Amino acid sequence: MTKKITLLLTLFFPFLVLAQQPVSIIPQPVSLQRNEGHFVIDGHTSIHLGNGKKELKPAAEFLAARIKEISGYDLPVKNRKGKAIKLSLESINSLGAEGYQLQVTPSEISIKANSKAGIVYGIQSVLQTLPAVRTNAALQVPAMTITDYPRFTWRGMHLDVSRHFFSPDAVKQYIDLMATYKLNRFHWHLIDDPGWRIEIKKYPKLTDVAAWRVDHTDKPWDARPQAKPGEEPTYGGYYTQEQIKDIVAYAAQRNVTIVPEIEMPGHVASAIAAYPHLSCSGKAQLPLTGGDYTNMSSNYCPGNEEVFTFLEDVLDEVVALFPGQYVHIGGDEVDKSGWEKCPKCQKRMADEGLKNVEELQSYFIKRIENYLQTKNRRIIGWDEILEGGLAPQATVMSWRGESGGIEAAKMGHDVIMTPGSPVYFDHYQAGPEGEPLAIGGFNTLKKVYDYEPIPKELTAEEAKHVLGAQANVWAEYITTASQVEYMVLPRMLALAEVVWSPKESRDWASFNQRLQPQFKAFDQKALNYSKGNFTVDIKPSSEGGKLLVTLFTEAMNGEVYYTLDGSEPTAQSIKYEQPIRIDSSVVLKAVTVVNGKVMGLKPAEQSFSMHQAVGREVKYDNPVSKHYMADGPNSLTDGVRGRHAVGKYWHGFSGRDMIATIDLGEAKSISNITLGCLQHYRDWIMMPTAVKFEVSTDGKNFKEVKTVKNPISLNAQEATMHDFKAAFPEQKAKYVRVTAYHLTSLPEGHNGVGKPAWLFADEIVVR
Ligand code: TNX
Repeated sequence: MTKKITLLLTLFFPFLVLAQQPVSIIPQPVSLQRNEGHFVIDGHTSIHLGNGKKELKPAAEFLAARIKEISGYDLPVKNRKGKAIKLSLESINSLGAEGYQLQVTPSEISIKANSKAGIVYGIQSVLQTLPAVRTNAALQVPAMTITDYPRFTWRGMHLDVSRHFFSPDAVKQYIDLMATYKLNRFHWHLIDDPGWRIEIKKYPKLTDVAAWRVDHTDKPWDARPQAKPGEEPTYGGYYTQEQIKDIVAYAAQRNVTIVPEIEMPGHVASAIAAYPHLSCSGKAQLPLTGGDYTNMSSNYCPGNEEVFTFLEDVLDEVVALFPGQYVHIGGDEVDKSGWEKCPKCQKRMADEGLKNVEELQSYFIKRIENYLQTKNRRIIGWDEILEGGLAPQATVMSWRGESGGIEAAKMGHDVIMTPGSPVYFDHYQAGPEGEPLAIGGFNTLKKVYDYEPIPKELTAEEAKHVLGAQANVWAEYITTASQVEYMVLPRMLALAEVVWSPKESRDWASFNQRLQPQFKAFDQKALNYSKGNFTVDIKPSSEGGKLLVTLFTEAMNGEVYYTLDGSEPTAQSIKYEQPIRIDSSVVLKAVTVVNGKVMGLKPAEQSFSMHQAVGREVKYDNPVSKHYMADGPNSLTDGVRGRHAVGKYWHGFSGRDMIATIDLGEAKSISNITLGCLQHYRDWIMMPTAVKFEVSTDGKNFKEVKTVKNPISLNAQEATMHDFKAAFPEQKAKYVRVTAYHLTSLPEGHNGVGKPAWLFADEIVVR
């Protein structure tokens, strides 16, 4: 149709435009062209199989079952006359292993691909254009032409079923959701301290004992639940091998490969509760609880040959169940101090010439890698497996940020990016007011959507080792399948687009639009999902003595309204148009407004306290940790005071003194300097032992005005904030220097005893 005619038709027959509504598919296909008309699936439609009949049968069955579910039509899989959905294996180079071509015309739907996987993805794209639940309406598939293939081969979702157990049906539903959005690796975290979840025939106690605990939550960082005397361990569950086979087949039909995680050598209090001889102490354990494992052995003993026999037996059964190439062997967060005291471990180290316990862990992992290689399997481990020497063929999952992944890729190892920020889906996605209690963090939908799995630090060659990305769903705070849904919906869809769609086609507004029909589908299927993050992001930035504040809402069609007098903002308050200049002490409150309605439960709020150093540049002798940058390099002079939470607000210094020098821009009369600090015992963050305050007129010669000792007890375990203050006779100074001496050795009774503490500061107030 010529442009002119289209325009005329559009003017006079607007319903034609409606009929041509854009097609909403997530993840966005590489290329999609909407054509005129529809293909209607009805009782006369059949499924034709072209090349690869046998291989495509499960795909055809999958399609037929879905159509039956939503319409009642039983589409026959045979080449009868009439309207058809044609599936055919071809050899089309440009599509790669998982791509597909989809052509929908009013008379036919044709899906071509190099593999069954591509055919299944073509089917998923078709299904996304149809109703999600049973309907009597006509099943209209819009006429269109799609060519599509993924950007990354690893498009993963993880689920922790140890901290809380989720039923086989819940797991299947999770896999089904993944498959809908073309995610293809299900990382099944089957083992952790609070429960062993896979039946191993040779070791029945793993499921008789290790799968059950006394009924407690599992919040190791908030609570220390202990079993009451005599309490029976009855909470938990496990998957039988039959159930696992069924789930593996279910996943395979949807092109999802399951990667079982058989955690080792730490996080295995469960295994040791069942078989105490596998630990260094060999002592019987308490019944399993949720939460605290500090008084139990939760590591295998690498000095004990029986441990390797046990693990090889376990792995034999594991590889028989899971046909995928990879087995994840964990490797994270091992407290190796017990190995230092264990004679068997010490002997192993001497025999093998291992210099330290990191090398002992590396020995452990390499041995397991060797064993799995004899079974034609490859290992994946969390980034800690880099410490003490990486196993030769290992793939690394980078979770503590991206640095482990970068390091491994530079060494020529494959990596999968799963950085805590932004792809830990156990973290908050909104609020936190009004949200279900979560472990912490703040990974909003937009943060996930904006994630780029290839770090800038890698060359094009090194970047080839980045297989893709994955979101992790740890279940300490997630107790039900419905809560799992809530944590992954809709963030899983954002991840899907990150790992599938071309980087250039990522478009936040378009994604939000395409999300709306998905939300409708979630509603129809009664899935529990997050309706959005309406919390306004308040970002101060200071430069050249000026403090500016940027406000941002990620809500679709959201506008921001704010007040500066502490009152509750409404849709009649000041509308945010551009960064706000702050030059006095104020309380800023801001809300997201969509279609004239204030969204969210509570306004975002930030107080700013003005003083003489606000907006001034701070120089540090020892660098601030890149993990704790608060709002950026000048956070100590941004007028923002910290709160009890560790994540935001605070500048962190790891095992070093903080030596901060502020240039006030010109000589000013001052008589007060304050440094705000945080103690957070459990996170190894302690008050400085003392703080020295100095002033100078030339930036070279400094004069001490006061040194203040720390008054806070080293054993204060509650999060505590304290201001170290110096008041002195008024004097002129252009420079202020504050030295906070870090605690060099954590106190007796602390689990990091003897090691240096972190030091956290929020502001240097100069008056
Ligand atoms: C760290 S991520 C862990 C898990 C916890 C998670 C909580 C990783 C490899 N280890 O054991 O569940 O943090 O977010």
